[in-house]
Amino acid sequence: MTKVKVIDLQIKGTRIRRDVIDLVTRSRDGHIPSAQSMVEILSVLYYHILNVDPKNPNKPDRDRFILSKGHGCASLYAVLADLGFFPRSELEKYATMSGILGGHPEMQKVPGIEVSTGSLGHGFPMGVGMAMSAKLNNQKHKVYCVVGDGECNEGTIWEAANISAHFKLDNLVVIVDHNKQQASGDVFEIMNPHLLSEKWKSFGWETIELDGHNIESLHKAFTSLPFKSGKPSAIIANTIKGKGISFMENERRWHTAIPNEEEFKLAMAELDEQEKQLTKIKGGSKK
Ligand SMILES: Cc1ncc(C[n+]2csc(CCOP(=O)(O)OP(=O)(O)O)c2C)c(N)n1
Repeated sequence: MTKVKVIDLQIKGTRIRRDVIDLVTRSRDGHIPSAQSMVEILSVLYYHILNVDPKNPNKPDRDRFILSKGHGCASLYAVLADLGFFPRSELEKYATMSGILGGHPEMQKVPGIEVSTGSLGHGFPMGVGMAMSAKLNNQKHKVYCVVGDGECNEGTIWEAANISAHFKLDNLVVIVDHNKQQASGDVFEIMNPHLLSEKWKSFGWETIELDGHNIESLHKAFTSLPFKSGKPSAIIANTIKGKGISFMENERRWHTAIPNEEEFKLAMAELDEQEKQLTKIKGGSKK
């Protein structure tokens, strides 16, 4: 991936993060830090990897993307709107009765949403079913699924992980958004998931661990799929909950908190500044 493409995606990331702050603050509904921790994961996938068509969101050979940690959907909405799955004006109607975008994603209402999620531990098992169906029907698309590290406390995740390896679903990819936090605090204190990479490996998955904010690492991983023929692929993406807004990063209270006017302005100003710096760097970059 060229340096300019990386910076372009980083610039997009600041815009996605601004949309997240804007949506949630205006509607007073949503989970800002959960959405911010996976911005790079979503943007590398949607802008460079996934075979999807906003004009034809149900085309049969499309890759399937499932946000199993559905509460983080604000950043996914920002990406889908930017790509044209629905008009940007829908973002303004987020979490209102007149719009299609709710606090959790609904497949019946939102073009580009494959599975309605929000009840943790359910999106990923549905992805396993989709991957199995693709295998049985000799279809070539992949199924990508983002799960939370707190979500990995759900028993359904491990039942589904086990099934995937047994049936050799090498068309299935799980990305664990390992931001080390869940709703009420530190994942290691609340219900220690232990070493997630070892755990996925022991369930028969070919597993790698990377920095989930590093665009080049993500791109390299997504272009090396499957990591091993005949095995499902797991990416443990180390991320920061609330990434990009200094006073929200790793701060437990922000899981469901809504910024006041001053906090809103501060967050937007930080993101504006990040975009300004990146644009300057891009100006000095040749390729
Ligand atoms: C089955 C279920 N139980 C509880 C909740 C409430 N809940 C919403 S977000 C959340 C924390 C999820 O943590 P994690 O998966 O680590 O995602 P993060 O927000 O940290 O990215 C919980 C418990 C839920 N949505 N579904």
